[in-house]
Amino acid sequence: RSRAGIYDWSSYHTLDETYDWLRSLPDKYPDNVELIVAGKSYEGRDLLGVKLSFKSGNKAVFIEGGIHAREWISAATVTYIINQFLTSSNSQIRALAESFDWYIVPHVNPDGYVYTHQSDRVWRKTRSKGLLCKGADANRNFGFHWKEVGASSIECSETYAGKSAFSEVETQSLSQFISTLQGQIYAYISFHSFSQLMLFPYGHTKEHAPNHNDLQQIGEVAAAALAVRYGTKYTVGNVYDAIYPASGSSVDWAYGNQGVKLAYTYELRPTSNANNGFVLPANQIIPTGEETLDSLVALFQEAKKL
Ligand code: ING
Ligand code: ZN
Repeated sequence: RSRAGIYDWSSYHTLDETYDWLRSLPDKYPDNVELIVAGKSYEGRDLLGVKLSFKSGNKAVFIEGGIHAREWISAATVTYIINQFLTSSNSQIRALAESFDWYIVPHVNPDGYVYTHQSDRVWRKTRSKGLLCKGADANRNFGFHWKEVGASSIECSETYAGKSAFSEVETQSLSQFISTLQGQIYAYISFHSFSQLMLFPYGHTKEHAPNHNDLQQIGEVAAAALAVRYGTKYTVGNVYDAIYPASGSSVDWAYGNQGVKLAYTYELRPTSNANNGFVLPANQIIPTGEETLDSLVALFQEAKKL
């Protein structure tokens, strides 16, 4: 719970709490934070985010959270990163924060997130109207090899790809926003849970992406850095091999359609579904944030070398 205007990482927050916190940031950090609206949701909510910028001339990194409603640790980790970039005095974190313009959207599926608080904790999809069931899987709805594999035509499926590519207003408007940054985006990072994996394109084919070896190498360095603090082990690989075939994801679209050469999906804690993997205890938000930020520092240092 956040009380008396205190927003912290000891608990999960409602959408309203997080949006209020985001809206408070430009006043506190007027030189470094701008609010962005990266799109709209079916129920009319903003895809609210921030642009963090510490100097001019930097390339951009886009960070997306909450595309799947029930993966609460995703958005919590993304807001943790925003806060660290604004407040940390650690030299490596400061160097990373100040090396890029960060476009960060913690909840790209806000309707679904609200629904997980109010009705169904394990809802995954958007909340658009269907004939039998609501919603599509936003991470199968992007227009890159849409619905080719690992995506369902059945409306009630958890991986329903939607009526057509970008049928969901969330993916339509978000992709449009991202397109306006064409050429500026150095990296695209998407946060999911769970399984402790670092995934990169492609998901639609077992064929390796052009820079597969670099993505694997950078991923391994990032995963090694992630393990240092708490011993949390991640496996690194292309989506198709390391998790399952899946087409129409945001990272494949960013990579394949927008030319973003560095595109990763983190599948955050925990490893297994023993106690419902989507319900990660709140006392793990900060450790997850810490180790994830350790890995991002290493990821961007390694990417610079190659
Ligand atoms: N996993 C991801 C999913 O959308 C994924 C795996 C990542 C697929 C990147 C495609 C691209 O199914 C979870 N847990 O949602
Ligand atoms: Zn997910």
